[in-house]
Amino acid sequence: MVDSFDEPIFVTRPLLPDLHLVNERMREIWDCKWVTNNGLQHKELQEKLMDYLVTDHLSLFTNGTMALLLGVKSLHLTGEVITTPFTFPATLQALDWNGLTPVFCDIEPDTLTIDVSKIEALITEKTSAILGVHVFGNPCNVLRIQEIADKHGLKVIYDGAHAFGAEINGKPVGSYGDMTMFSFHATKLFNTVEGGALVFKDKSLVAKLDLLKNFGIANQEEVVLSGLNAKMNEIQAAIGLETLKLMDEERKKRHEVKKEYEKQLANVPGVRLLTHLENKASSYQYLVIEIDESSFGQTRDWLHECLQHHNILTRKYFYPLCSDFTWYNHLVSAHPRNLPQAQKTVKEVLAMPFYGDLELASVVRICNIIKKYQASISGVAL
Ligand code: T4K
Repeated sequence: MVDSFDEPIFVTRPLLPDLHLVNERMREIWDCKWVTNNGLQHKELQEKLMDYLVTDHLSLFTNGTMALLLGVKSLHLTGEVITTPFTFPATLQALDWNGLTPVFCDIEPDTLTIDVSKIEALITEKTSAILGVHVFGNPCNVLRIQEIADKHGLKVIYDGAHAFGAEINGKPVGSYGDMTMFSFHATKLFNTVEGGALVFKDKSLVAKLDLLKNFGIANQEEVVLSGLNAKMNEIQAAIGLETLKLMDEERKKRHEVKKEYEKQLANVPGVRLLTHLENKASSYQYLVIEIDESSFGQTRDWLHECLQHHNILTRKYFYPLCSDFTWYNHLVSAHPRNLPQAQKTVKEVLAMPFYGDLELASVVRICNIIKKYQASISGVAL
């Protein structure tokens, strides 16, 4: 089959601000010779993000993983945390590095988020929290999760790495639960190259997180706890400040790209789009399809391989399931029979190329290639 792209079409491309504007900020940083440790760019970004995300408490970090790891630490969790196996390894690693045991809960078939109907059966006297992931920007069932947490006295943390700027029930995504982490990695809608943030309810955590991300140093005379170095630097913050200005435009462009995918893939047997949300409800972070082998005629892995030959570099996020990692697969909750939906989803989901600068004509070409493959399997001539 012909019609390959000359250049690779990646799953995403970083949103990069005008280099002249970044250079102006670099000049400010160079002039004052303050390059990290809570400088002016950091302070400005913190304020602007508090406005953008509509929150009273926000702490910046060097990346999303460190934000989640130290956020979990700040809540003094113990024992077991109920979470999802269908996520990026960092979600689980934040628990590991706090000495916490994950208890894997299956996921819902439509949103791919933690299945709230299965959480309560997993609660034991050791459970201290529920860690949900708004995977691909699909929101968890936050209201039910809060009800369960209130009933059992549990903390609620969200990995919102994919949910920047989204709303749930008309309220900012970070307003739910005790704490939400956002990732500002280069592959994210809003990025600071590497970076991340926590938003949270409890005001006392501001000072605690400042200590945790700065070696526990309270002042030049006192080190009051065992922290780490997880500070966002001035160059990251400066890039973030310029990138933040591009959000509205980027979201509009991604909206158009998403519409084109929806139009093109609407009637392809066995292909279902899993990113349903739009406008303020959507983070426009990923565009994910599900391949149903019985009606498509071939597996997700087969399509993934075919698309690679056309220089279309789709990704099998989040394969393998975290519960299958060698250091978890002995856990009862990690057993495949306890996670039937996650085991199914992880074989069916494919992240498609999705970013604002992806031309609509390229989306049409990508979808035509998928349609041609599907037709060739089912023996239909296109
Ligand atoms: N929780 C969840 C649910 C997450 O998804 C993540 C991160 C985290 C927590 C942790 O947050 P951070 O600590 O990362 O802030 C990427 C990202 O590195 C990772 O941030 C992200 N999730 C994950 C879903 O995607 P990889 O291994 O897929 O990245 P990579 O290098 O293969 O990049 C993907 C594609 O992006 C490339 O094929 C091309 C394009 N790309 C990438 C980079 C880095 C570019 O065009 N330019 C670039 O500079 O993990």
